[in-house]
Amino acid sequence: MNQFLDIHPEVAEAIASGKPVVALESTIISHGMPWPQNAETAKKVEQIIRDNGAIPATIAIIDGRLKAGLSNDEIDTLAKAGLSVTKCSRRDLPFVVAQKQHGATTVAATMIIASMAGIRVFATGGIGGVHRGAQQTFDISADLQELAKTNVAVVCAGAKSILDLALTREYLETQGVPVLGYKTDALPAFYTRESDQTVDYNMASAKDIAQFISAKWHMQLHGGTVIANPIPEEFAMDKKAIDSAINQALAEMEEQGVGGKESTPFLLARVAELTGGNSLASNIQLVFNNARLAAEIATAL
Ligand code: PSU
Ligand code: MN
Repeated sequence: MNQFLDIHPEVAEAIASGKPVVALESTIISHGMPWPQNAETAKKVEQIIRDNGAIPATIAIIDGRLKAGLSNDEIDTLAKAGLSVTKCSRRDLPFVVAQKQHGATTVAATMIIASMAGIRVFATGGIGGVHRGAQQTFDISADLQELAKTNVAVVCAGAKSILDLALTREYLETQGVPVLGYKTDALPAFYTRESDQTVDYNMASAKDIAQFISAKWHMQLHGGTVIANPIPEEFAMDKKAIDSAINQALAEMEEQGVGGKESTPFLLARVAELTGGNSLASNIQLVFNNARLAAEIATAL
């Protein structure tokens, strides 16, 4: 076991006895949603995973310790501290650990810690990707490189169209990362069930997805799998309203010169503000929906 890692006893027991476990990220808590909805959502997601027969393991860094499984108090700490918690992707982990700080893990860092702990399925809202204008800025989320090499399957609602979805698809294809659609041919775009992009394979059930992942790993084809699960119809948002909020947020980002690791949190927060409470409600519901599917896949695996 890694000397920097603490696995919550309940999670350790589940892993040792072969019970299904689902990892959850923490950037969505500190940077993705406002207090107190972030803490409420994080705890409810854990409950949904339990209700669907798996054990939740929310992943973060607390006082420099990598954690697979948080207490409710630890969730509240990250949720209240919000943007003041360091957003940790792969390159940030050594600093936060060495300095004994708290850290909120992105998809990439969550995959790394899940993999250290022996957890193979992870549920989140949206993954990072290739940003619009990346031809000039080179802004490509480290999530995509992690998906290329770390053996964790990620259930998400696709990616937000703050990103260039076509370039994100191309990048994943180059890196050999399969993109599976759960009962869909279209790549979902987070708030909407469809985008102008397709998935690689339309999968009819959690069992089919588990067989796919199992075949991949047994052939030692390292890396993750993206499982794109469309937002439930009743919570999907109007594409025009979302597109206009995203375009405005992108223009403001350029005006204000926001870049680097601040880009994604800036865009997420602005889109949420511009679309009002509706987008937060949709965001929460799609995470619940992904937690249910992830628990089913973990159980089938
Ligand atoms: N997209 C969302 N919600 C999020 C994120 C992305 O719709 O909360 C977060 C995730 O933690 C993701 C990270 O891993 O942003 C990507 O950040 P960056 O683009 O800086 O790699
Ligand atoms: Mn970036």
